[in-house]
Amino acid sequence: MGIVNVTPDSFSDGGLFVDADAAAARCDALLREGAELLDIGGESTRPGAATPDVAEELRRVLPVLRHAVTLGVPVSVDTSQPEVMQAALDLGVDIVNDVRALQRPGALQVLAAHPAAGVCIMHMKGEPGVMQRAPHYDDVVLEVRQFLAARLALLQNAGIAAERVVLDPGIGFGKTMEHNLALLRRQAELLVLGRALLVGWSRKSTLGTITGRPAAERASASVAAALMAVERGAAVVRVHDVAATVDALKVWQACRP
Ligand code: HH2
Repeated sequence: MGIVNVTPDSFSDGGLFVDADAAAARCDALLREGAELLDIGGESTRPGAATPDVAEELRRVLPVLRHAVTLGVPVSVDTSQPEVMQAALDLGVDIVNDVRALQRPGALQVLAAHPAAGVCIMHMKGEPGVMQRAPHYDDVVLEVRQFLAARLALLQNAGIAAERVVLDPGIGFGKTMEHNLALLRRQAELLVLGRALLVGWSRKSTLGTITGRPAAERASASVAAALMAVERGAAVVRVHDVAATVDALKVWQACRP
């Protein structure tokens, strides 16, 4: 899954693709690099980020989504706003990727009314503004699993079939480095929920802490984490550095029995 951030303030590529033409060109480039789906978002969720209002988020993403749905790959919209979900699905977008797991009022209803759409629900502790202030868990993997299981059940009760749902542990969302690493080390414990896993390690700060590198120089570390996640059963990896990730996955695939 190639990332297209149509934002002025994303943590690793903020401002690069805020212009609709630049973002559309980014979509094309990621496909040439081998992306099999595109994730387009208009809100940065980096720690401390401000939330744009709905009109601004729509202004950012709609022109890019309009282009992306013509490209012949599944397109996902990275949003928590029901109005943005609705507008995107009406344009023909295939998937809603919500870091807030459809918890905003009205979000469940939008997905229930679009039975062909897929949805990714992610675990986050707190909100981006405060989530990295000393997050605490007794057992992070257990708590993430319990949250995702509860949301999955709630979605089903709201009329969203489990087959439509992908789960995401939310790397870096209200989690320390140790929490993130535990979620990778013990990723198998999330697979027992019986749903596909999507993970986003790309350029995240844990990789910066390990390597000492700034966000723009974390491609190799991101590829390593993506590869480990796939080896441990992740179905989708959300990445900025598509070409390098695709190469790594090709080598992994060639080595499989
Ligand atoms: N991470 C980010 C944004 N959306 N969605 C899912 N499902 N999983 C993730 O791990 C995830 C996500 C944050 O990364 P990025 O889009 O690069 O930065 P920003 O939120 O600053 O735009």
